Amino acid sequence: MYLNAKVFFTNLILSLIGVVMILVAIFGFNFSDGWTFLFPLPAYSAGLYGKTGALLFLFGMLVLGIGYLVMYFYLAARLTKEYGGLHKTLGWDYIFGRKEGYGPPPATVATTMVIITNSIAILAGAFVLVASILNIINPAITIDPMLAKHLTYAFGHIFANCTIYMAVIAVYEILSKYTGRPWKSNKAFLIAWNASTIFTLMIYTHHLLMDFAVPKWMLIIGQVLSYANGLPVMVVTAYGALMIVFRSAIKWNFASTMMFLSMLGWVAGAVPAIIDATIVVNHVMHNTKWVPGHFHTYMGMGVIAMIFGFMYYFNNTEGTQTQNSLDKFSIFTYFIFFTGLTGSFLYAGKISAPRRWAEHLPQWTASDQVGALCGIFIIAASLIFTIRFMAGLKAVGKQDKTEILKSAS
Ligand code: HEM
Ligand SMILES: [Cu+2]
Repeated sequence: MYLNAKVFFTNLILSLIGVVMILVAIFGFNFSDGWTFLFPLPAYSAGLYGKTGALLFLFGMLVLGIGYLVMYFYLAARLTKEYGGLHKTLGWDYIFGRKEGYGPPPATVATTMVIITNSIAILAGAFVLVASILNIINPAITIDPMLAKHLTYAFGHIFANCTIYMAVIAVYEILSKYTGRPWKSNKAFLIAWNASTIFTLMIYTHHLLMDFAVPKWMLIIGQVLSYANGLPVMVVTAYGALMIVFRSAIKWNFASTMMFLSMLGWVAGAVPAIIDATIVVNHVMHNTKWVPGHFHTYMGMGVIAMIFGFMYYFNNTEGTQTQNSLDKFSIFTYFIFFTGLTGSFLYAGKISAPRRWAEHLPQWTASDQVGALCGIFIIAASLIFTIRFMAGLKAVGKQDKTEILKSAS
């Protein structure tokens, strides 16, 4: 199944434009709201620092979202054409017993989940962004702040979660390639991804657990389904990764090691997440560094590890990067110090150091310093990954294509 490169370029270009607009808004025009752009905070920022920054930020987010929608709608159309509908690519025929055997390829199932959930998320986010933009241009136009908060966190939660659901496609593809075993979507796999499709849409209220104005039943749904959502896909994926590697003749190189270790990051990230999604715990931990501890584990040791692993895989097959002794060292450095960094965040959360706070009390600064030190090593390892990636790309085109293919096989 060939994909249209133009669509992905559009996504890339719109993403870059969006990110540059956001950075200019923050660093050039002092836009002072967080990612949450909670209504009416962008208008307050516009009042303090001028409309340009606020509008650049809000339009930048909008442009980013449009870039993703273009990609998702294209993929939805392609999948529908190939398979006959998104219910087919979610494997309903197999779940409901209309067909025997294995469902569509895991990459297809995961893509469908992300198309459905993240398109809804982006539309929710776009609604609030447009409302905020209109409000800044004409203050007479407003939106109910509570509704805006729900939509904003639905957007933020789903989008953040989808990063891992998109990246995990690389795990399925690469581990199966290196072990020489197919990664098949059995019934448990399909049910897990279907469950995640629904739960991911419903659990965003775990961001509102301290909000007294949110109906209690919504918060309980947030807690219960957060527990339920943590497990299915993670279990089938982590277990699947162990099974596909077990007694296989896997080639352990940079890509396969990163993919395997990213499972560890994913599983580890779920633990502080689920603890914090508990209403009584969240009342204590919500505004502490426990939260950055949670999401840096997911993002840094899960999503980003998958992306670095994929970059190596790509370069190793399409470019000229090959394994060297520095790789083992940098992977080791990256994971050890990322564990230190997230550990320092979680510890700071335990001793109630607040997040999003300019001043830190003396008793909080020791964990900050440990975190900063770990950060230096993580940056060093990431620089090595990136420089080696760039160097491997540079030779592309200078080398005969058949040579590249030979060295990749
Ligand atoms: C079952 C899965 C998950 C659960 C139960 C969960 C739970 C939570 C909870 C309860 C919070 C809010 C903490 C607070 O503000 O008090 C939170 C925040 C966050 N989570 Fe997760 N999470 C999950 C998956 C993920 C994934 C996969 C990612 C990204 C890869 C992620 C990224 C984030 C981020 C970025 C925040 C901070 C949002 C903010 O700025 O306030 N989460 N998570
Ligand atoms: Cu969330």
